[in-house]
Amino acid sequence: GIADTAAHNKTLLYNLKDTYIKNDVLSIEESIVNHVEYTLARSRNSFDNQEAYQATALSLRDRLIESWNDTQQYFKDVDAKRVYYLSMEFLMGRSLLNALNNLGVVDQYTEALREMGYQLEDLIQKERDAALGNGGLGRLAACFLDSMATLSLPAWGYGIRYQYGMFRQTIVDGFQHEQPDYWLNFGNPWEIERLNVGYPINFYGHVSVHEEEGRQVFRWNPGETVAAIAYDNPIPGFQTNNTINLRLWAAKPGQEFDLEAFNTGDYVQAILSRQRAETLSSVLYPDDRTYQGKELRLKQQNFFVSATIQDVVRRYKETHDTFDAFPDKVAFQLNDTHPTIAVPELMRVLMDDNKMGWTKAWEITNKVFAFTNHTVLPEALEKWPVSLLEKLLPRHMQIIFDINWRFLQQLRAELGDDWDRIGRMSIIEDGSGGEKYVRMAYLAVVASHTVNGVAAIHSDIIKETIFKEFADLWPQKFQNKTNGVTPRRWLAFCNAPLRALITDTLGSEAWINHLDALQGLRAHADDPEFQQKWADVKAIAKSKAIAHIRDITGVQISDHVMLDIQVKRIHEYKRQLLNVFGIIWRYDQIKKMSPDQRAQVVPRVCVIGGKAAPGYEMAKRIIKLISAVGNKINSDPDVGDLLKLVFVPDYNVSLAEVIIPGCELSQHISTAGTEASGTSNMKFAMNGSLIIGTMDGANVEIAEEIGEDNMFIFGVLTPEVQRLRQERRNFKPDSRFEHVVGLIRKGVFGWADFFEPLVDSVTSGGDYYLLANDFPSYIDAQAKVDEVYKDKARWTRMSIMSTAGSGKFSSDRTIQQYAEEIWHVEPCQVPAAEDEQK
Ligand code: B1H
Ligand code: IMP
Repeated sequence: GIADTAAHNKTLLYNLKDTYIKNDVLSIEESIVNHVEYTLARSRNSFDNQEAYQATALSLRDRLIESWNDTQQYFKDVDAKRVYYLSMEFLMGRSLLNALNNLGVVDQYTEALREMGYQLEDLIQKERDAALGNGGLGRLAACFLDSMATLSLPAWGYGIRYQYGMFRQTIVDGFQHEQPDYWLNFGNPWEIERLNVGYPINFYGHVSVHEEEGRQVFRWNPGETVAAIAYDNPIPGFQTNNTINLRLWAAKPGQEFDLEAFNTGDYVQAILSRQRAETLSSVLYPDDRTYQGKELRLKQQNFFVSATIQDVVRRYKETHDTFDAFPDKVAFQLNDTHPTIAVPELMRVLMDDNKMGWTKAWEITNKVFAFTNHTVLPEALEKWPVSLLEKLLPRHMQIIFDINWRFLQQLRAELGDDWDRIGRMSIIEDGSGGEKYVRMAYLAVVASHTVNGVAAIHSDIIKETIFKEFADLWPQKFQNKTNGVTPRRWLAFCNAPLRALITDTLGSEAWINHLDALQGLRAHADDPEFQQKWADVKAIAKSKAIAHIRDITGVQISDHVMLDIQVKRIHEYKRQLLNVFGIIWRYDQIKKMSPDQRAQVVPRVCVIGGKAAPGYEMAKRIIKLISAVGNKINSDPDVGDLLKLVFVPDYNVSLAEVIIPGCELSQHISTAGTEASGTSNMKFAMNGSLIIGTMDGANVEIAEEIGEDNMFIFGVLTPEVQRLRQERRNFKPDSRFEHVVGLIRKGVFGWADFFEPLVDSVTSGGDYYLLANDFPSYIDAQAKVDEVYKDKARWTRMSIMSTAGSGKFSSDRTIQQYAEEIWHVEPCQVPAAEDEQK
């Protein structure tokens, strides 16, 4: 019957993969050569590594598109509830190795390329990082996509296709310089341009009201319209046929609606002003955790959010006549407050465009949004001036006022006339200077059914601090979802020798999708033979990392010293300065030692890397200090191999993939209560690096999993921080701390005047991040590190235990919890061809 025919057609569809594109070595060669000739228009007999990379990527893209089409078709057929992950940032890094691995064609491609005279490793280096994010928050979004695809969830990511990603950092005379990252220079073989998928995005103008069938109807007459065009980026899962989508929006001039401008005579000027629309999506804001309040940023937020809401509503309406089932088919996750304008936008679409009443629209809105908070630092919390919102998005501002009004009514009903409290909880802040602000985090909390922090300690802190009164009112709204990272990119693909050893030891590769299985390594932690294998595998990764660091910095580093790394955005709360102070202390100690004493020193190289926000003075001074101290130490003949300090420029995802596997000791030393989670700590632990760290963010849970005695934990605890800050004025720092400060002030590393604000910030009653308080315990923890390192068996055991205990930190676990406890979505796996034939 009809059903049989439909089923048969589907079988054909899902089977296209096998009929169309074959994955044997010969077919792959043919596909690469075809792209060289017909896409790149180069001769098949001569193409360089860059062209070989492009053709290889394009041939993989063909394969991704097949799987992508099957997946989207299947989601549509079963009308699955979908989750949409809304984020201003997706820090994807490179795609080639990831796509090869996830499609399961590494060996065939390696062989095909070899036969044609190319090395896969060389081609991998030709790809530019897609650096559409600042750091942890953007990389988390990328890891989440990988896990959502791998778990076969019906999920999509939505964001912005910035033409300029995170700036490239160069260091000149120890100072950071920012170079533009025009990453699309050589084209982007991974994306699919969808010129037919576009939406108008409105700004400015005014709102008019009229009566229609007895109800008030609001109409927004925009003053500016730009178009959003879709670029799709296939995200393949690992060991599933599913390939999900990351849809990024690019701004183009709007429809030819504004003919007026053309009729005034200045044709060329009219074209040029239209063209300015494209600047909307041109650049990623590189300010990590300081809210700047720039109009263009708000425009970017509304741009991608409005396009997304229109796209999702359009998709929903294709299969539904009413909005009744909307909450059963759609879940939105807000990655921090950056996409929160989605709340009034959805309300506007439901009420103004679809004639829905407030109550029903609000009920739907509340059922579809969930919100993740990533920071408690006050300077990062978004607060848009009401005047700016009124100008740029007048209808949205009205809706926000209405949301707030109804919310405050509800508060009054529940709390009585506690006006102080009601004022504190208001979405609108009545600033003392007469300016009013919209507190985006409060709007997100009020509109969402669920709010989560990103590590257990952080989720507790937000309930006690920034959202305390909301948590008291709606305790059931608040959840924790401890972050994770994808074990594919961050272990299996970037550390092949360790992957092989783990697989060999555990008996199969099942651990890659079920990372808890790493616990099985514990049984081998004391076995000297296994320890030897482990140490050998770590040594391979370490010499690769050191060779790379040598290449990019020119500093001569021995392969036989401890590799100590701190890589993350430069920020006072992350306390790179504490690391440097520790290094200066160590240097000074070595200088004072006799030759006999020096023979006892554990040699180490300290690597620091990370970008400072371009306007963040203090962070830029920290970079200069690292370079100055490095110069002094690295050229001191008294020190030699005993200590080196190098700053690695332009830390990014690809560099991380080289250095993390080789790391022996990694530093995660933020002041307790300031780092919401941290995610590199998880990557280091997975790769068998030991951690020196504070009881902050996810470190707390890492300690729970791998055991405190397998880490080097130091520093004050979160509940003490508040009091210690108040007592700073009477605090007498340890003499060792004073000594280090003195050396910098004296000009031992030069630039004494330039470093003065840095040193001042941690002395004389300042020291907001409590460096002086934690310095002694940090030095003690470092001494312990040296002691343990001398005992190779003990160190190796701790390294094994680190990897063994890191299973919890797979983003698969995180996403599983989001799916079950927040989104209520289920796996929706495209049937394999074989299944269909049964
Ligand atoms: C994190 C940010 C962030 N928290 C504002 N907040 C930005 C805030 O461009 N902006 O305006 C960009 C980024 N990023 C980080 O998120 C936390 O500090 C980490 O601790 C956490 O691991 C990461 C992922 O949850
Ligand atoms: P959307 O959900 O309509 O935006 O679809 C996203 C993409 O999935 C489209 O661009 C199509 O390529 C694909 N897709 C969705 N539904 C179908 C279908 O019924 N047949 C084929 N492709 C589909």
